[in-house]
Amino acid sequence: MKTVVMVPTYNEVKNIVELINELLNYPVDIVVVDDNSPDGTSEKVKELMKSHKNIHIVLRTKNRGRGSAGKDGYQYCLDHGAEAVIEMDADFSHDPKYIPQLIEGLKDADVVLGSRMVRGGKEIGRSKFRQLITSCANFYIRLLLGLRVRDCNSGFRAFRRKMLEDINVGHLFSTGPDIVQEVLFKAHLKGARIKEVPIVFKERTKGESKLGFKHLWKGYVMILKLKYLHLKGDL
Ligand SMILES: Nc1nc2c(ncn2[C@@H]2O[C@H](COP(=O)(O)OP(=O)(O)O)[C@@H](O)[C@H]2O)c(=O)[nH]1
Ligand SMILES: [Mg+2]
Repeated sequence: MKTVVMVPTYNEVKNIVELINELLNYPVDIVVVDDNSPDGTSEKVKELMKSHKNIHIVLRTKNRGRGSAGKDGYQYCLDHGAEAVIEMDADFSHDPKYIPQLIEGLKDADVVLGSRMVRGGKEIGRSKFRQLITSCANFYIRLLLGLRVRDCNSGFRAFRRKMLEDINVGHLFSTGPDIVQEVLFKAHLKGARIKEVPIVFKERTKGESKLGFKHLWKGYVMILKLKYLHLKGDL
């Protein structure tokens, strides 16, 4: 099964080389979706591409945002024959060692989430406050969108190709990190079999988070929008 790991990046020069070197231990292709990071992330990727045919880059110079980068990344994976797509962050919060379990999970699921909220999963290195925010967001999302998933905010996940085709990635509209929930909800509406496998999520130690309160607030509004569009019959 051709598997492509898609990694959105913005200013991840301190992580990207080490991450790619770890990903090279797995039978996957790698596509980095970089928004022309001023720190030179893409140059590092291009250097590695010279010696590895399975490393690719989508270099975006016009748009910026975690959501639109994800959308372009999914599209790249589909256009290049991926049968499975894994999405993960570049900052080692998502440990590549879980990749085999995500792929294995796809045998009897359409979406496999790396989950902090199931037995054996947890989050380390994040403040109690940030953990509380994650839990509240989860509660709100599950309640409003009727998802039975425990970790609705996980950006470490695997999809069968058919699932990404079914949700029509070309129509994704989130520009920011709320793409995580948009995709999950759309997959749920398409009847996806969603499975969660435990992961230990570690807060980054290198580089800086790009996501702040503005994104959190927008995320809450996005959930309302998704609910509204669904009630209206547009989703
Ligand atoms: N291409 C792209 N990637 C982004 C953008 N913002 C964040 N990312 C990437 O998305 C992943 C998660 O972002 P991060 O800042 O770690 O968010 P946090 O884990 O919620 O604090 C990382 O790999 C980032 O480099 C963006 O605007 N464009
Ligand atoms: Mg992070």
